[in-house]
Amino acid sequence: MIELYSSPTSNGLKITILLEVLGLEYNYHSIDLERKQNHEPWFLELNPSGTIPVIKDTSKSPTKIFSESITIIQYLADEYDIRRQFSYSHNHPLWLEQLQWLMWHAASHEPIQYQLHLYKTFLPSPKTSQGIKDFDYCSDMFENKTRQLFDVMNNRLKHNNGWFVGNCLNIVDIVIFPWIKRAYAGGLGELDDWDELKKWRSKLDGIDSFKRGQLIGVE
Ligand SMILES: N[C@@H](CCC(=O)N[C@@H](CS)C(=O)NCC(=O)O)C(=O)O
Repeated sequence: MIELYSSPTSNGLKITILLEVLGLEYNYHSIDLERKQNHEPWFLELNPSGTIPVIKDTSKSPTKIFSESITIIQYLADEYDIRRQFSYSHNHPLWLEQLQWLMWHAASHEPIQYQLHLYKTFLPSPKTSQGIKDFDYCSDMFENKTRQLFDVMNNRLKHNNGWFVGNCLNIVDIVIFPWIKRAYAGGLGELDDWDELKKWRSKLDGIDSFKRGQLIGVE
């Protein structure tokens, strides 16, 4: 059985959406980040970084336990997307392109958009005038950088028939979607400057398995 330790954040939703898209059975273990359950010793044994999502696949011998959303996505695709409906196999001509977009998301996109969310929504306001100046500088910088990343995605969708890789739903769409869905936390939720990204977001939002995946763990 697949045991998923997670929370309905952008990184957590990538996994519940893929599990629902693949129609897999799994047990969901809700991790309360506000109560810092992810820093409790039992959780740190599963993932010393103290971050969700974490997966434990007890159907394998030995049991597989690991973290990092993109690793989990690639694992689930390799093990359970048997007919390769939503992913390309390692010997497919589009595999490298798929890997490139997964890495682009993990290394270039997500860390920058996350910083924007921190500045626009989650960090406390600074108290001094120098603090406010520095804060605004960083907030503007991360907004500009995130806007550039949204341009990249918008262009890709425009020139690739509304998909990131190939011509149908792929694990790349699944990992990027929760971040675009939560773009409101960075003040960019309307997507007014990115028509293709907006169309893509509503297209995916209309898929039943995406709807189910987004509700898992939400109280
Ligand atoms: N690179 C990691 C990032 C995971 C991550 O930052 N998860 C956040 C929730 S979206 C988390 O667990 N935050 C709690 C903490 O850092 O204390 C991944 O893709 O899985």
